[in-house]
Amino acid sequence: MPAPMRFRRTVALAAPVFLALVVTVLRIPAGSAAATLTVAQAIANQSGTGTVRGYVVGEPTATATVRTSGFTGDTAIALADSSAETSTAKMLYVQVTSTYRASFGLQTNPGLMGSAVTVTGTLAAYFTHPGLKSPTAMTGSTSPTPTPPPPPTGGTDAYYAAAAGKSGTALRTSLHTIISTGVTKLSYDAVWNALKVTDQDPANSANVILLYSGKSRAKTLNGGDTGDWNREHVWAKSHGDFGTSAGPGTDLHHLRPEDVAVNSLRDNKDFDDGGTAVSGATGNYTDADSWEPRNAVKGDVARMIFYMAIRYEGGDGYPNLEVDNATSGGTAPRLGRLSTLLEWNAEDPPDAFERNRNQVIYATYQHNRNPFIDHPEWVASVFG
Ligand SMILES: [Ca+2]
Ligand SMILES: [Ca+2]
Ligand SMILES: [Ca+2]
Repeated sequence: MPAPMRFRRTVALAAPVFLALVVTVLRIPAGSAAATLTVAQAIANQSGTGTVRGYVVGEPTATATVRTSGFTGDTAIALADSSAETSTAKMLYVQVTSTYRASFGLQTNPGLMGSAVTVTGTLAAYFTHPGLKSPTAMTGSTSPTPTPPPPPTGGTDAYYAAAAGKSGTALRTSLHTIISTGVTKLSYDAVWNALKVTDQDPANSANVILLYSGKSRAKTLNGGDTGDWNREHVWAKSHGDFGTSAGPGTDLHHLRPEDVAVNSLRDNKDFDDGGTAVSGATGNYTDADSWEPRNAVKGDVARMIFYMAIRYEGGDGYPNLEVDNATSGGTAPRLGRLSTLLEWNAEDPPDAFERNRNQVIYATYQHNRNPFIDHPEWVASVFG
C-alpha cells in the first residue's frame, strides 16, 4: 500500500515542473530561430506547429504534381532544401492563405522561384502530401536583389560605331542591325522581376515608379487586382497583334509598370495631345482615340515608340511595326501620332531615370540599347 501513495505524491510534486517543460518545448518552434526546421525535418515531423525555411521550387497542384512554370494560382507553393530539387518526395507543400497570396503566390510572383522563404504554420498533409497549412507568418525575398545601378558607361560610341556619320535611311538601317544583334529575349514571366529592377524608385528600393501616374508603388504589388501594378505595353500589343510570347511583347524597352486601372484606361489607344483628365493619373489626358501622358514621360513614350519601329522591321518573324501620323487604332502594326511624338521627344529629353533604365536593360537583360535615349537627335534624322 505505501508504494502507490509515494508514487502519487511524486506525481503531484512533479506535475508543475513537467508542465512547464512541455510549455517550454512547445514554444521553441515559434520563438527561436534555432528551431527553424529544414524541409526534410518538416516532412519527417508532420505534427504540431513549426517554422520551416526552404526554397520555392514550384506550385503543387496534386499529390505528385508541382508546376515550375505557367503557374495557375496563388494558393500553394512547394518548398525544398535545394532550389534545384525536382523530386516531389523531398518537397513540402505549403498552403498560401489569402493574407500571403499577394506576396507569395507564384502566379502573381513567378520570380519567387528559387528564392528562400520562411514560413510558420501547422505541419499537416496538404494535397495528401507532407505539408504546412494555415500559415501564421511568411517572410522571404519576393524579388531578386536589384542590380546596383551600373556606373556611367563612359560613352556608347563603340556600340554605335557602325552608324557613325550616317543619317536618314542609312542611319535607320544601321541602327536596326545594331540593336537587333546579340539580343536576349525574355519570357513574359521574367518581365515582372526585370521591371522591379529597371523601374525601381530611386528614392525607395522596395518600390517601382509607375509610368503614367508617376506613383511609387511596392514591387510586391505586381498583379492583376485593384491597387496592383502590371506590365504596360507602351506600344499597344494589339497594334501588330504580337501578344506576349518572347519578342516585341516582352521587350523591356517599351514595357513599364503601371497601375492596373490606369493601364486599362489607356487600353490600346494611340498617343496624341488632348482629351479629358485621367482619373488616378494626374497630368494624363485621354479621348476616344488617343492618350496624352504626363509631361515628364512624354519623351520617354516617344522614344519607346521610335525604338519599336526600328527594332521590328518585319524580317525576323515579327510584324514590321511603324509609326504613322494617325490615331486610328486597329490591329495593323501601326501606332501614332508621329507629329506629336516628334514634339514630345524634343520637349522632354532623356533624364537620369530613363538613361539608367536603358543601361540596365543593356547590361543585365537584353544586351541591346534604345538609340534614341543615347542620341535623341537621331529621332529627327530617322523620323523627321
Ligand atoms: Ca485623340
Ligand atoms: Ca522624361
Ligand atoms: Ca519597323
